[in-house]
Amino acid sequence: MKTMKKFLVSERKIAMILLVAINSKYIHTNLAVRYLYQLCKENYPCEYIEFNINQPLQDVLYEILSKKPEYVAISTYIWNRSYVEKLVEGLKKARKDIKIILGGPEVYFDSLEEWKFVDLIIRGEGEYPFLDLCEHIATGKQYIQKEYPPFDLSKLPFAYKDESLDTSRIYYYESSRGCPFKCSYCLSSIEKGVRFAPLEKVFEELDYLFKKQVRLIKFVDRTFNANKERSIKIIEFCKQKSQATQVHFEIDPTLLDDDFIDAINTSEDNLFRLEIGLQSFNPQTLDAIDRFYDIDRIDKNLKKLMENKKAIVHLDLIAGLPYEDFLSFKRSLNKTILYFADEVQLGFLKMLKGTKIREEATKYNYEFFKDPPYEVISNSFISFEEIYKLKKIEDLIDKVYNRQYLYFTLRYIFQKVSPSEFFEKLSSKVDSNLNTREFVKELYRAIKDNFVLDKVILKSLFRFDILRRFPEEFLPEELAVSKEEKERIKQAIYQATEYQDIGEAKEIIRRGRACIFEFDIERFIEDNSIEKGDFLYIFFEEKIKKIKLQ
Ligand code: B12
Ligand code: SF4
Repeated sequence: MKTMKKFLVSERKIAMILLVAINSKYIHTNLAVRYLYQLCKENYPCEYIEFNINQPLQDVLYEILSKKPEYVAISTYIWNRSYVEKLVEGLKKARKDIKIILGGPEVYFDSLEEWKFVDLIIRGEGEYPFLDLCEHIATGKQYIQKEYPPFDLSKLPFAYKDESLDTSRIYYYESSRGCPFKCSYCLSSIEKGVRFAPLEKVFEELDYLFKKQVRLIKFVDRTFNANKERSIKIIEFCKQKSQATQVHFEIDPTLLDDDFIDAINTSEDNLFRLEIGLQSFNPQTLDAIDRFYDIDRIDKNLKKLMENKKAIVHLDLIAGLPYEDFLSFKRSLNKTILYFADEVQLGFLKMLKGTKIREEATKYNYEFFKDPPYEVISNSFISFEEIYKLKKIEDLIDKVYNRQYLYFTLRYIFQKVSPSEFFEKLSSKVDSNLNTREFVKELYRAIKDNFVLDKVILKSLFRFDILRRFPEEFLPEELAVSKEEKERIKQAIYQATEYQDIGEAKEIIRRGRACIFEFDIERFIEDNSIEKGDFLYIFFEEKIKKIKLQ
């Protein structure tokens, strides 16, 4: 494959190299250009500049050109490929003498024939080749990419050194490279082995970010818990040192064990975010994608993780995998939803260049979009119509389940109706583009009219869920708090011994939300038992107070 096109180096010894990152949104940051910049800046005139795909192309083009670079080296990913294609055309047409270099996972398997305006593609890990390229540029020699050894992570510079940090952005952090597994749809499966950065280096750099109080550090380690002891040491360090920073890890569910779970479950609430790729619960599918799994172990681990849960847990499934038809996917979805994690994400397979699954496309009759993100359209097991239905279900899961509007109501409903049946039926009955207030009202009517549920329990749990989160006006008309109920609530609050004085009671009546239920909601949530009576619940400043009325 051709990776070099008359790549002549500058006659001048000092040529300005501009590294360019184009993120998927402003809040994201690019680690690769920072590493390359930090490695080269001492010896070569090098700068980096960061944009995102939502910025107008001509502004980006102008800004790059105004730096007067002789070499522009762009970090290319699935989310920016289409943007980069236009950008390189603009750059070359505006300044014919500019040399354009591409690197990054989206061009690992590309040849220069596919990139008319590009002079050089650097494939694979970038540190050694980029250093070598800079040296060639500085000495006026012709550069040809060769085989380099894997980069020693103890020599990896700290990406965010000397940078003024915007605490609202996501700071990616890499403490290891490579993955022990080989899932056929994933680009990380092509790297060999796992390398780790020394723990002292990791601690020092994390400490720096913690002191800067960035909002979120997201580890890009492919499988953070690949080495349990090491990962627990990092967790303990974060527990000790983080003041205002949340830390995100991607972990493997089969490798989880009691020690890891205990380390996580003895942390402050929400200090950690765990992203766990389940992908499917169908053994035939998991075998076909070369995924390492032990379903019983995953089940046991997830249940344990959810007891006394401290971290925010995000579970991923992928639709469009081999042997996963519509019904089988719904079974995977049902099982996943019933762990009651904070978020469930239903992703759609991307046929990434260089992956085994893309090579197997004919075997499974895959149809997919030829442009990024190369999303699956259909295969031998699932039709596009079914994929489309899953997209509608995905949208509702995101709006209803992940936002936790109906936290307790859903727990009740899922005892009677399977999650996939519930979301599938609702997806054709409610318009998820409505504003939240109208959406929750429509949701109530659709649930009431389409499922066989106890009307009193549904009504009570729905009221409870809505009043926990929203003002009273969000209740559907048939669940509104009536005038008489309001009067009873007022009297009950005035008489309640819980409130110290009339001022406090008045304040609660004025600013709080309250409702009388026909049974004890908390008790029902705890053990499904119905204790009849009049129970007043008051929702005030994030707290919930219960008063049993006589
Ligand atoms: C952070 C991240 C994101 C962020 C975006 C971040 C941003 N900056 O905007 C978010 C969460 C939005 C995201 C989304 C997606 N992502 Co993503 N993501 C990553 C992740 C976890 C980290 C990337 C990273 O910084 N790595 C660390 C750096 C140091 O490594 P690197 O990127 O490989 O860079 C090295 C080389 O590539 C090279 N290099 C890179 N740039 C350059 C530039 C030059 C000039 C040179 C010489 C070398 C060079 O040198 C670097 C150092 O060795 C990777 C997985 C991973 N751990 O790498 C996936 C990954 C990049 N994502 C991937 C995918 C598939 C997606 C999604 C499609 C997933 C989905 N939803 O289905 C979406 C795309 C969304 C869209 N809009 O299309 C694939 C990408 C494949 C590709 N062809 O680009 C990856 C590799 C995951 C995987 N294992 O398959 N992602
Ligand atoms: S475990 Fe994750 S990172 Fe590793 S190969 Fe599988 S999907 Fe990719």
